[in-house]
Amino acid sequence: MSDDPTIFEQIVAGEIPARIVYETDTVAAFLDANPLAPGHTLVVPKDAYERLGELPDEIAADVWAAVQELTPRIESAVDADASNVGVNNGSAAGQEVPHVHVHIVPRFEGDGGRPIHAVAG
Ligand code: IU
Repeated sequence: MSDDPTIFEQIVAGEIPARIVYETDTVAAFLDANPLAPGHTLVVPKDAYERLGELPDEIAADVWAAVQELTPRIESAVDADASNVGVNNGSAAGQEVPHVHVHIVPRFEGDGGRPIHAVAG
């Protein structure tokens, strides 16, 4: 693995602009630059781990706690009816940025989007 900082480390460090919406010592969340829906948010560990299986247990717990806390707040902020929450874990699954990130994608009744179980269908 390269020692170069990932783009998400650079965002967390404030070196690349992003709309940060949540931050703790170990986790940050920011609005996706190319949102699939209003409020599309990415939750990341501040340190770079490429895949879910590399996350230390305590960091995984921190990331998930942030996802649980943020999901209803984001839904409320954009008046969504639901949300898809997911991880593209590895390039064959569509992971483009090699730094674990959980997508929170707000969903709206009748928006025509597909559920996660249909993404590869
Ligand atoms: P993926 O799961 O690795 O495919 O998702 C990467 C996401 O990161 C994708 O939704 C991009 O729009 C998003 N993103 C971003 O928000 N800011 C950036 O500078 C880059 C990608 I590069």
